[in-house]
Order: sequence, then C-alpha cells, then structure tokens
Amino acid sequence: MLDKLKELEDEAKQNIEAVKDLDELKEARVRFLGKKGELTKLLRSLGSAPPEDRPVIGKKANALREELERAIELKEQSLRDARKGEQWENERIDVTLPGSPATVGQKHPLTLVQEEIKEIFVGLGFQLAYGPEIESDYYNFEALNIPADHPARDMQDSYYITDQFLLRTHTSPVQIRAMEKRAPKLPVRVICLGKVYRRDDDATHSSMFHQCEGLAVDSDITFADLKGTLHLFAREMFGPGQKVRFRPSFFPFTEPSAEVDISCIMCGGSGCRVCSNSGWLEILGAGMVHPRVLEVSGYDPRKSTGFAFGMGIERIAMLKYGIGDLRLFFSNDLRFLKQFN
Ligand code: 2U9
Repeated sequence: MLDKLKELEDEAKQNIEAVKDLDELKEARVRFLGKKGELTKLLRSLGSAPPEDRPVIGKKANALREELERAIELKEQSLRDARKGEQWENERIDVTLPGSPATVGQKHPLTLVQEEIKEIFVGLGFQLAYGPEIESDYYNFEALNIPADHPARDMQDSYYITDQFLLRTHTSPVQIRAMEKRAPKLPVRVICLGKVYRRDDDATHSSMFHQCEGLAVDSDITFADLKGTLHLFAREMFGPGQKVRFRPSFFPFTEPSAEVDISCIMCGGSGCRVCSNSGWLEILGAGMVHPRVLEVSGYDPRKSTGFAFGMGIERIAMLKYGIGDLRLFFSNDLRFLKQFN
C-alpha cells in the first residue's frame, strides 16, 4: 500500500504540473482529492492493510493530501497570473479614437454684465475699488448721511452681525473708503462692483444681489457731467440711439437726486408690456454727492463737487438679456446658464 501511495504521489504531481488551464486543474483536483478521488479511495481501503502499517500509511496519506492541496493552489495562482499577463499584452490603445470631450464652463450672465460695465467705466478713466462685505455702521450708514431713525438702519431691513457691524446694504461704503484714502487729492474717479445684502426675499428681490456704483469728485464737476457719463453708459450697454431721462428723486447721500430711465429696449419708446406702456425703463439712481458726505470723507464742499450713481446688476442683466425672473440667476440651472456666451 505504501508503494501505491508513492505511485499516486508521482502521478498526481506530474498531472498537476502538466495542467494547462483552470478547467484541467479542476479535473485534477476532483480526480485526486475529490470525494470519490484516488487518494480518498486509498484512505478508505486502509482497513485492508496490516494493522501495524496503518498509522504510517494514514500519516503519509494525510501529508500527501496537504501537499497536493498546496500544489493545486500554487498552480491556480500561476494560471491566473498568466491569464492576466496575456490580457494586458492583447490590450491595444487606439490612439486614433476620438477623445472624450472636456466640458468647458462659461461665465455667469452676471459676471458678463459686470465685466461689460467695468470696461465702459474704466474706459472713461474710473478706477476699480473694492471693500469689505461686512461693514461698520459708520461706513454703511453714518458717513452716507443716513440718519439714525432711517428704516434701512432697522434690524428688520439689514443683516446685523453685532450692534455695530452688518452685511453692507449697498456698495457706497467702498466709495467713502476710497475718498478717505485719497483725500484731499483731486480728482476721485472710482467704480465699485460687488455683493450687497438686504432683508428682502421674494420674486423680485433677493436677500443678496449685486450693485455697481460710480463716483467722481473734482473741483468743477456738474450735473451735466453726470448726464453725459450716464448717457454714454446707456448707449454702450444697450445700443446706440438710447435716450436717457432724469426724474427728480431723493437719496440721503445725494442732493439733488434723480432716478434715471432709458428708452424701452423692447419697443423703442412707443409703449409695450415691458415698460408698462410708458416707453421708459428705470435703470439706475444718481445725484450730486451731498456736501456732508464730501466733508466727512475729507473733502471741502466749497472747493469740490461730485456726482454718484448706483445700479443693480441683476436689473441691468434682466433688461439686457430679456430675463423675466430674478431667481434664475441663483438657481444654478445649466439650461439657463448655458445660454450666455
Ligand atoms: C457716495 C455718495 C453717493 C450712490 C447712489 C443710487 C443713487 C441708487 C440704487 C440703484 C438700484 C440702489 O441697487 S439699487 O437698489 N442706487 O439709486 N446710488 S446715488 O450714491 C453715492 C454713493 C457713494 C460716497
């Protein structure tokens, strides 16, 4: 029986070694180690061996089983490795295939409008100015001649962070800071664009929106300079032939103050739904800088005058592109955003 075991060992080892694929390996496993396999059969016939030989044969048979199991395992690993190597070798990269296109984003319509506004005013000699979005009560209100009992100062109308600091409600504090920095040098020509925050949120108001403000201070600035500047802006922004209309208004920081309209871009002035049949569209507010505002910023109101204007960027973009709903700017819908280039 020991001879038989030796024979079985040689045969099994040769057989496993000669195996060419995983199917053949499986067959070899069944043949030698399976329930009805040769080694199993040999162990079952142990009873016919002389009793003194049985422990030796049993021990050897079990050692052989372990050895064969290990050999099969190693063979399986090497067959799998070989198959993987073949796969890699057969894999070819076709460099002539078209690549997957990289998606290129585009600028937000508000960015496009802001860039256009900047270009117009920088072309007129205005310098860009920036300032903090968290402002002090002084720069946001006090310096702009907005009295303590003005409703804009109320907690209900602004986002306060502490008693003294709030999210700026307009970009005007940037202009105050710009004047302070330059005073008493003339001229001052600054333009500032950025986010502002108000406690307002409905179909036509967003709690965050964008403003652009301009300011020019010099020894001889008049209302005519303001009119000429805004007329040019309207034509550059909305096309040649634009008419501009100034209506009297009130702001604490300008005197006199005006609201500025352009001829309706839809009907050209004959009256339509967009302009409520008036032929005019309001696009911004403006005026001559209040003497008190000049004074607190370091300029002598007897020696200098200035004009200022302010506009909501969203409103300009809605008019320019014919956008009917303010919320489209902030809802991140690609179908909307992809329409502007
Ligand atoms: C300084 C002095 C004066 C800026 C001005 C307006 C009129 C105005 C509104 C337009 C639509 C705000 O976004 S909006 O709601 N703005 O009507 N803004 S004059 O006047 C200034 C600014 C700074 C130092």
